[in-house]
Amino acid sequence: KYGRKVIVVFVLGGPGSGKGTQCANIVQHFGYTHLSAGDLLRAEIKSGSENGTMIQSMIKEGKIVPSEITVKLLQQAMQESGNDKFLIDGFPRNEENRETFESVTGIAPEFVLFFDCPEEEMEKRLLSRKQGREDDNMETIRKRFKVYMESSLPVVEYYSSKGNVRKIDAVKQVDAVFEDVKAIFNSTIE
Ligand code: UP5
Ligand code: MG
Repeated sequence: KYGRKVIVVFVLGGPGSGKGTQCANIVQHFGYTHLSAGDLLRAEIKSGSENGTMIQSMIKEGKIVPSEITVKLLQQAMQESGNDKFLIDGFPRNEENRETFESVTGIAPEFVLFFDCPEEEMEKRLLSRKQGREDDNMETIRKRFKVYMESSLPVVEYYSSKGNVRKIDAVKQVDAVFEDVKAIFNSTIE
């Protein structure tokens, strides 16, 4: 599918664990292109696409959008970027996501960067974010946590069983977390 060797790092962790925040730092230091699956889906809603209404109601319910849609958006963004190094943030969120991505793109991740954070800390961060996200309310947050535990953590466990997960203690302050993230990128790649 791709002419050159493409490097993909999956950035996983619960809602509010700091994936987006740390990806922005990684982009600055290591030249990756940051693709947040959630951001791509929210852009799709805004664009008024035919799937927009369905995506919007799924996000409101904390549900996982069908892989077909998300993988297509990720592939498009990868092609448009012109880069060959990607942080894929917040995806894959279930086994179906993982299998679809691997079979459609033929890409296996270099490693999984996993932000480990207690639920009470994630809840506090989400409730104080105030960026107008429709899923940052207590009712939806509970649903997001449940889906995360039931469907997304098994994906982390799958990669963990292959020795492919780099786990980060994400409860620390932003700068301290980034120090740990940097150490991983410096030691794992090139
Ligand atoms: N913050 C960050 N780091 C901090 C730190 N170390 N100490 C203190 N505060 C910290 O951070 C969240 C907040 O915490 C911010 O205010 C930040 O300043 C602060 P952020 O970096 O935004 O965390 P992140 O992990 O990115 O949280 P996010 O809410 O984006 O995670 P989600 O995984 O819930 O959201 P996402 O956008 O990935 O998905 C949203 C929904 O889209 C899903 O629920 C699902 O419905 C749908 N979706 C799919 O269906 N499929 C997909 O593949 C992806 C998404
Ligand atoms: Mg995010």
